[in-house]
Amino acid sequence: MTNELQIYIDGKYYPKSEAKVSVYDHGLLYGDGVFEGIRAYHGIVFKLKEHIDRLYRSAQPMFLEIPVTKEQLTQAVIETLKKNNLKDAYIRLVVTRGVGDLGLDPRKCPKATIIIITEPRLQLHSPEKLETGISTLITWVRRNSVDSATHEMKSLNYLNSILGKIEANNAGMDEALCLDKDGYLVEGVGENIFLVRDGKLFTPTLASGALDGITRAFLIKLAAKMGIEVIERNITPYELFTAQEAFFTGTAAEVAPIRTVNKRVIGAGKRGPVTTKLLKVFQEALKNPENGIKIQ
Ligand code: PXG
Repeated sequence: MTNELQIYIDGKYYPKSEAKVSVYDHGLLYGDGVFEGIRAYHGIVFKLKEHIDRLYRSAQPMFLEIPVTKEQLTQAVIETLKKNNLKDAYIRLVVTRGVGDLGLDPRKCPKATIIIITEPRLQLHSPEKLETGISTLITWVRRNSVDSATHEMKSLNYLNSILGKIEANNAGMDEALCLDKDGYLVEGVGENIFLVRDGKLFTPTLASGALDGITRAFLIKLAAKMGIEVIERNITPYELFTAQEAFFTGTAAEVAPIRTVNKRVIGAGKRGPVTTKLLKVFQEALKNPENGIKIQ
C-alpha cells in the first residue's frame, strides 16, 4: 500500500500514477461518456443520490448502459472515499462507452468503463474572491443548442465550455458566461447563474439548455424556505448588467458572487446581502446529514 491516492476503475483500485484507460476507449476517442462532479463535506457526500440519478439520466438518451446498479455505484463512491481516508473531497465519477475500435459505432464497445477519482477538496475561487466577487466575460461561444451535444446531458463533450474558458483566460477574467443562440443568458462554463433584482431571484429556465444543476435546485429550495421568490425565465444580458447582485452556483463553484460582467460592475461591486444570506444558509446545510449520504 502506497501513500498515493487510489483510483477506482471497473471494480479495482489503482494508485493514481498507474490509473489508466485504453487508448481505444471511446470516452477518449469521441468524448462518448457521462460524468458527475460531486463533493463531500464533513463526512457527508452532498446530494449523492441526486448525482447518481443525474448520471443515469445523462446516460439514457445516449443508450449508454451503466453495467452496475445505482446502489452498487453509490457504494463504490463511498468505498473509494473510505479507501483514501477522505471526509472532505472532490469526487469525479466518469462512465465512458468503454473500449471499442477506431470507428465511432458504440455497438463496438461491449462494456462501459467506470472510473471514480477522489481527491482532497479543491477550492475553485480564493476566499477573497468569495467576498469581492469574480470577474466574468460573456463569450462569443454560444451554448450548445438543445438538439445535440446539449449541456442538459452531462456528457464528456465539454469543448464548448473549454472554448468559453479559454476566452475568459485570454481576457484575464475569472470565468466565462454563455448565451444561447438568441442571445439569452444560459449559464457559466461549469456553473449555473442567478440574478437578484428587487429582492427576487431570477435564473434561466432549464429549457435554455443549462444543466439541471444540483446546487441550483438546492438553492431554489433554500430560497423558497427563506421566503425569497425565485423566477425561472429568459434573462437578457442587459438584465444581468443592471442586476443588484449576481452569483454562480455549482458543485465546484459553490455559491460564488459575480463582481463584473464584461467590465460592467454589478450592483455594489461586492457580495450583496441576498447572496450573503443564501451562502450562509447553504454552508450550514452542507453539515446536515439529511442533505447527503454519510461516509460509513
Ligand atoms: N452547468 C454546467 C455546464 C456544469 O458542468 C453546473 C452547471 C453546476 O451543476 P452542479 O450540479 O454541480 O450544481 C456544472 C457543473 C468545474 C467543473 O471544475 C464543473 C462541472 C463539471 C466539471 C468541472 O468547475 N459541472
